[in-house]
Amino acid sequence: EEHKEIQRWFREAAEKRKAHNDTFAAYKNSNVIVVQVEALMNFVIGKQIGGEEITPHLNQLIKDSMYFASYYHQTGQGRTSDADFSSNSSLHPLPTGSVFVRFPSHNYDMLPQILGEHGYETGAYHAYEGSFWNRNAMYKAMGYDHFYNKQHYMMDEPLGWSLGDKSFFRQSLDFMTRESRQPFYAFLVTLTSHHPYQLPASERKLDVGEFQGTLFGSYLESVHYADEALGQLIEGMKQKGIWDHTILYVYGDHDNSLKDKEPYEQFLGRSLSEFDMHQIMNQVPLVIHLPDNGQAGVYQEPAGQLDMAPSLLHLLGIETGSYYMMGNDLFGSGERFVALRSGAFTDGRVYYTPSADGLFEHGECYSLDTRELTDLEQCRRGYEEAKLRLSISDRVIQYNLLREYR
Ligand code: GP9
Repeated sequence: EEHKEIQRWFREAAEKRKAHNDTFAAYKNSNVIVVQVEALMNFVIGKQIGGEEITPHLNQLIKDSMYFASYYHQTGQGRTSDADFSSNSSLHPLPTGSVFVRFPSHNYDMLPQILGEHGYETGAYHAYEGSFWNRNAMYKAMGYDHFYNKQHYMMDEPLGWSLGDKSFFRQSLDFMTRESRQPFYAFLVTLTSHHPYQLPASERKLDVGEFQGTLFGSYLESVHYADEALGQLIEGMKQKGIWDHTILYVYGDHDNSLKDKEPYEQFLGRSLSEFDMHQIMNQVPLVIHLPDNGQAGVYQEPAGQLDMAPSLLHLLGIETGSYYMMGNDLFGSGERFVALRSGAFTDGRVYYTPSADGLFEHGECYSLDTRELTDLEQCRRGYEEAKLRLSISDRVIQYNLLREYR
């Protein structure tokens, strides 16, 4: 019975995702470059400090791109590895630990593997120790043809934990264009904007005024650096002649771990409610640049990391009906539902924040229209749905159910 219920859930999800509209296969055989940016949060997008933009290059990119202004990270304890797992598998991370570390040999429907089967050359790029987060094992299992890690890069810009993002992007682009045939799928994980966000004086180019010398100020500086590096990546893509036939998909992996409300209030110039803080800590930006600047605009509908694999497959014209994926198709017309690992969820109408004990009655239900508390009952159905999704995902991962279902 349990197996039947799980399989039925995925079949229905695939049915809801099904959409043969104009965007299906509209970018067939395009290259895909995904950039997962370390600790990049949504609240900095479009914002200034002392008259200077924090992320001028992303803001510029957004003008010609799809910008998802209500995009949630869905990570748990596995942090960066969770964002990577959820985006590529369209399943939730685990309640404890990291799937990369705990279950790397289990079966999943993974984007690199699927794209490989459709003629793509696939590569993961991250200029740090290959063993961190068990990437050596996991990337192999995910079906990547290549994993470029610290040992492949020249350390010509030592910064923070390892190599600076600017050099990382430059060298990664070289690997992509020299060593991969097209179309390729490239998954890049940046590192410079990692906690505790310390940059040498030569790279601290943003005047953070009153935040000077604080962790929050350092965060803004390091995001500003990461943004400049992204600008160079875009320039590099244009110079290498791949801009016009490459989908660029950029998102933040998780929050910055700075949970104290005060600097956010100071920075945004207004007092913040619990609801506001929940949004700030859980929203990361998603920017999708399509060749020909297609579909550009600001999208307010909720979306999350689990949506990456089905959405990219839609654009490339690969049916997802037979895959065990949970996310929304951002290009389909189906209803949107985003569950966070904590049990929080949104359906675009309400937003539920759970209590520490997980009891429905102890959580809070907000209307997204008013941003105020609303009748708790409005959230009951969504609460049950989020719980069910998380539990199905956990069972698929822990008991390796896809091995049986295939
Ligand atoms: C290290 C990097 C950081 O390889 O991915 O991971 P995090 O500490 O942010 O989870």
